[in-house]
Amino acid sequence: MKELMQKLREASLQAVSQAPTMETLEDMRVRYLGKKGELTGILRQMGKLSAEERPAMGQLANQLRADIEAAIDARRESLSKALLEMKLQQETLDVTLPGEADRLGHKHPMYNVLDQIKDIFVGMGFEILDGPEVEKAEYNFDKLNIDAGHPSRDWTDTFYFTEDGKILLRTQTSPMQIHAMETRELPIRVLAPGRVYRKDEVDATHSPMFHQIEGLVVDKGVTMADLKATLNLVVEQIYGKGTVTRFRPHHFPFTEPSCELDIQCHKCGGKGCPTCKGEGWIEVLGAGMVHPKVLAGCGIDPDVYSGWAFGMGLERLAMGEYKITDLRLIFENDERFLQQF
Ligand code: 2NM
Repeated sequence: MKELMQKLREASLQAVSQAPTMETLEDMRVRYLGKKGELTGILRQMGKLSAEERPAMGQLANQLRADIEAAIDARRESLSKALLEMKLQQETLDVTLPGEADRLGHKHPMYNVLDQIKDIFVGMGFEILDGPEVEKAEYNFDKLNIDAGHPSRDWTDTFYFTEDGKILLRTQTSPMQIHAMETRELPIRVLAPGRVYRKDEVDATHSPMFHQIEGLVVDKGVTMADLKATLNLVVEQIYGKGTVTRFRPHHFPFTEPSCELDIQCHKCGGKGCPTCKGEGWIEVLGAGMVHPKVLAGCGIDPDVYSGWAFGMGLERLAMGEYKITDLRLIFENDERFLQQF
């Protein structure tokens, strides 16, 4: 028996000291010291011993158990140390390395210009309107006094959804003004910015989708003087105090009289330069007094009320402000372009 215990001592201490993992160490504990383990197997044979031999053998067995347990504890400790060491190695963080900065996007340059315009008009008491891009031809054309034969209604100019030509992508933001006149209480002061669609081939100055801003005022006693005074104030806030303007007669079906507003070139002072293409003047917007037929069509009595309206292209304004020479750059969203603003 003594020899068996000596063999077990040598084999177990050797194995435990080399256990590769926590799991194998636990297996060894069960194998050597468990209820059905090797030490228990040896102790079963105590019965064969004489009464004198038993205490010494018992003491030897207890000592062996204690030694194996101590060896297992020691190995467990060294394994967990090694494990921790390995983790520390793997999870090292070099705080001196340069960080990865978050790359934040920012507002598109064209929307900077839009927000500037919105601020100017909100400051004058206008409300900003939002509306559908899919419209009835009735609101995009008919109620704006654009009759059936008008070239802008052609299938080669407008995106229609239905064969009957009744549903389309709006070609201007004016249908929102019609909705406003039909549904709002008077007086009305609204600004309607948004996307509009026309069947144009893409080039440096055309896109089938672009942005418009339109404004509308309807009240008693509104005249062309209000139109001119308000738009002159707006122009001064965009282009600077003292900017010279001129109003040229023009024609729109939805306004009478109609005009176009030019500013004197702020680069050359009107002499003619590349910015104004030698003209001395830069076209800014179209405007006019809302046609009596349009007012009446919205249920507003043109003998009591009058109104003025304007419309301008947002892209062209942004291109002028930021010296952008190709419209396509505004829509391509190339980061090398956008990050310049
Ligand atoms: C323009 C030029 C002139 C305009 C007119 C209306 C409405 F609905 F009141 F009749 N909305 N927008 C208008 C007037 C638009 O764009 C160049």
